Amino acid sequence: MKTLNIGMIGYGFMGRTHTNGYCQANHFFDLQYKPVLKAVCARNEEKAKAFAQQWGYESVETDWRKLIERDDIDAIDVCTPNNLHKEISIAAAKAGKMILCEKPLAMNTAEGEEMCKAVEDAGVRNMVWYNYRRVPAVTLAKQLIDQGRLGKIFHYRANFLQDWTINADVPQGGAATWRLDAEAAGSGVTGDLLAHCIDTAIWLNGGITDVSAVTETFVKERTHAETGEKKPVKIDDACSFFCHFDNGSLGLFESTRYARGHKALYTLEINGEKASIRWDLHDLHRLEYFDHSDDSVVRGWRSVHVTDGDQPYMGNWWVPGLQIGYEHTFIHQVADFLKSLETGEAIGPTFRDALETQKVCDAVLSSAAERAWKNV
Ligand code: SOE
Repeated sequence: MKTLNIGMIGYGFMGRTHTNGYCQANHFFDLQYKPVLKAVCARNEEKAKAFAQQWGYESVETDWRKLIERDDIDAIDVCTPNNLHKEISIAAAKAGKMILCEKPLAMNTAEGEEMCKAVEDAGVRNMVWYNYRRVPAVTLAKQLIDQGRLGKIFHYRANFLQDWTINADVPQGGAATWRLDAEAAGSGVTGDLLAHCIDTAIWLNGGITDVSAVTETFVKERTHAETGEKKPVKIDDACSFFCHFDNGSLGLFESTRYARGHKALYTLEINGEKASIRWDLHDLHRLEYFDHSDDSVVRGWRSVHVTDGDQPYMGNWWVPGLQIGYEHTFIHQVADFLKSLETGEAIGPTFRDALETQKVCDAVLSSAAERAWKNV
């Protein structure tokens, strides 16, 4: 068994999802490489130590530059707020490390371009954690589309709805609420949630050419969690946009953190000439499928329960009919990454793939700011 020594930077929610992926992948997938949890890095040493103990990291660093310098680290996992992705990734690439970076790739396209150049110049393997591609039902949707079962695609529709920032007392900044601080996050729902929808959309339906967007910031001022200062909120709380795809289809996307009652409702629907599909994160095993070539007397929406061994990833899990969950998407991503080390093939989404999503996000934000259609 060959080893892949991981240096994790950050220990928040995403640090846990990725680490769980490293711990589980070899239990379920037949792989030649095995991740080793070498070190976790965070400014707060006590918290880093507690995380290391809970998850089994062998050591702790408090300075990410030291972690990158270490000879016993093969891959850097960037789980920091977005404003550190660029600096860390470029330094890691220069040190010859593989990089697994949390989404979105960067604060903006210019940063993303620099990051792509750095990993490509250094020739280091790189990947971005757009995990929803690896929900078995979403991967099955990709297979059905690639087989031509939908025919010409007319419409792509996606939503990502949450409600956790409605209360004006939720602060911005700090460890738990940095996603509300533009200096740390770059943008609001566009970079955080729509980026997932855009990544999946480009993967399933091809490139996006132009966009027309509207954004809103419903709570205009929030206290900063660290300084206690009341500051204007500069992120987008909600964003909707229309777009055209390269293949001529129309896209309609909506995301908000103000949809009372919705915690993480990611849904997508694709309508083609021959068939349609739809999927909902809250029922993630189910792929709804309507095939117009079915016998008309029984034609209707089929509810495909994606748990069978010959459906994507499911042969590695339990027995047909039994389910897996959100955390498994990260296990699949780790397994695919480890497999790519064996085969030498690129594994998507690479930094370059994620740059496409970044470009769409930037076009969306500038379209909303200028109230105009924008080319991507
Ligand atoms: C935000 O609440 C968030 O955690 C995102 O940052 C994740 O990327 C998304 O998958 C779930 O929601």
